[in-house]
Amino acid sequence: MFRRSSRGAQRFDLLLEQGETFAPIFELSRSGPWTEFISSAIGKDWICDISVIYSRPGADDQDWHSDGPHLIVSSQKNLPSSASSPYAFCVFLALIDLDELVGFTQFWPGSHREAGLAGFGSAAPVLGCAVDGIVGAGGAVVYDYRLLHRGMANKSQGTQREILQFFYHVPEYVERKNYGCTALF
Ligand SMILES: O=C(O)CCC(=O)C(=O)O
Repeated sequence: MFRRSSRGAQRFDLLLEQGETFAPIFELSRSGPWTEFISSAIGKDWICDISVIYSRPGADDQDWHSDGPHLIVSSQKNLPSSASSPYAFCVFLALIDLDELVGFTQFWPGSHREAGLAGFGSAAPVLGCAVDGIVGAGGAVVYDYRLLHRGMANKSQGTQREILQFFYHVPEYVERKNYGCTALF
């Protein structure tokens, strides 16, 4: 039912499988208010993988990273070559209120346009470019899959931080890195 992978100390990613149990969540992936934007950016044939990212108390600040590489997928081959041609987006939907205590995700807006920024994410807070994705329960953040970001520490005593991740991508893109390979159950 689930595939789980570790995203660092006390931070995990549970991939949901389609079926009755999660039907309302998969329905949300088709009807959520962000879907019009997603379709306009990567086309209507997208595929959506859904997972829950949860960070337990003790999860520390992640390193800055992007979820996916800079590449040109075949459906974009006829488009003018541009580093900003998107092939995938993530929507993080907060399942609890995010704040300084339970943590949040920090983003470097615009960093998806420049492959050369890989490895330089820690410059973002120094340059004043980092944006805190602090939203209340039910709030969502949408970002390009190549955007530099990092999950922040969960400093609470006993609150698990959960976000739903909707990962929309063009059919040609297959995610090989971010999910585990073995089912938990
Ligand atoms: O925990 C978060 O807020 C984000 C996690 C994340 O970006 C990741 O695991 O790639």
